[in-house]
Amino acid sequence: MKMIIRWFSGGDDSVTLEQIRQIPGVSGVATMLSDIPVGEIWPQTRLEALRDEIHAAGLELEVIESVNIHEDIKKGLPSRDKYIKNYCKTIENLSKIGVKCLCYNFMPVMDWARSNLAYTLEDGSTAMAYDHDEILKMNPSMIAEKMLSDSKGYSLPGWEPERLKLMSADIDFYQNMTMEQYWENLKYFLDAVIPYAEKYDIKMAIHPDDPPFSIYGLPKTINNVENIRKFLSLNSSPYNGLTLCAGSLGADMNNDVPAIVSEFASTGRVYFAHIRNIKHLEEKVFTETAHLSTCGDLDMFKVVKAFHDNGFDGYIRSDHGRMIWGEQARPGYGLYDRAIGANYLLGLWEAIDKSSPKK
Ligand code: DNO
Repeated sequence: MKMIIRWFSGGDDSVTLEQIRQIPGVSGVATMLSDIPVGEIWPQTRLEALRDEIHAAGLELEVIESVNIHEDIKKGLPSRDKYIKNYCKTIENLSKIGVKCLCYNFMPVMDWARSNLAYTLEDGSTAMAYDHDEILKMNPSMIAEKMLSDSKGYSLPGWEPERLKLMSADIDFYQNMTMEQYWENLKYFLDAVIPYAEKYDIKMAIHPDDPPFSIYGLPKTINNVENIRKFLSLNSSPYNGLTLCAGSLGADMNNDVPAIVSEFASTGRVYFAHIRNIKHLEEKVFTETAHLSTCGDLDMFKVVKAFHDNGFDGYIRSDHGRMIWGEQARPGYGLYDRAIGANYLLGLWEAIDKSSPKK
């Protein structure tokens, strides 16, 4: 297991590589080139410069989060082949800089969504929060405007301005698509890309839908145990695997997160773990919290033990943190709470490992 931290390259992060280097037990970062328009090839020279910058800081770059998928692929349009070809070329380029794991998602139109990026918790810290009714009260462009205006000037991953312009039209488009068709589009993508992932030895790790239930009638695929089983069976290559995000799946109160972790970690097809806690106020209404079990609904001991006891040997990152101690940073991605979270998770891992060593 390797503990890593998400870091935004190109001067787009308040957190420095030097700071990340000083978090005990953290070996590397997950990052991306966020200025390359979705669908285009990530240039080799840019990737080499990125790798050199990260290595110079004493950190590894083995995980990319994310190479986003062009909407035409999700829509199944004829132009998808061009974008899939570019995706495969990006995989080849990533392999040349030593990347081992590629986190991506197949969520239509928008990546993750929250109704509030700075909800005040009891202790005075702020965290991201979700209220389904609030979301439904806003139209898509209002959500986009709110997300961007609340993000303190930082870009939000998955909320790229060029994507947002098309949001309403894209939502309309999906109203006429069946779930079966959406799954077929996902399979088409996998069948085209996974052979390249195999050839270039990069594990593809899909991220769950966040939230794991539908907004505006949009299709959801990676949101519960049955659908994750279905996803893995679409293409049985070991290069077709998962980013298992405890907070995203935990947002559906019917999901038993430790059981989901156990089932899929034991298949050896979980390559990346995002671990954070959330607290439900009611169904489909939750706040993100500190990582500690006592702060939220998820029992982190059980979650980490499920990874450990099922032979998980991939990358873990502490996921979204709260804003604490006056930090000004991209919502969810400050330094302090993620550093605390990473060390809490490392502590759990060490305790579990030393008390029940793998045979
Ligand atoms: C949000 C992140 C997501 C994630 C993508 C993966 O904070 O968890 O944006 O990186 O869904 O493609």
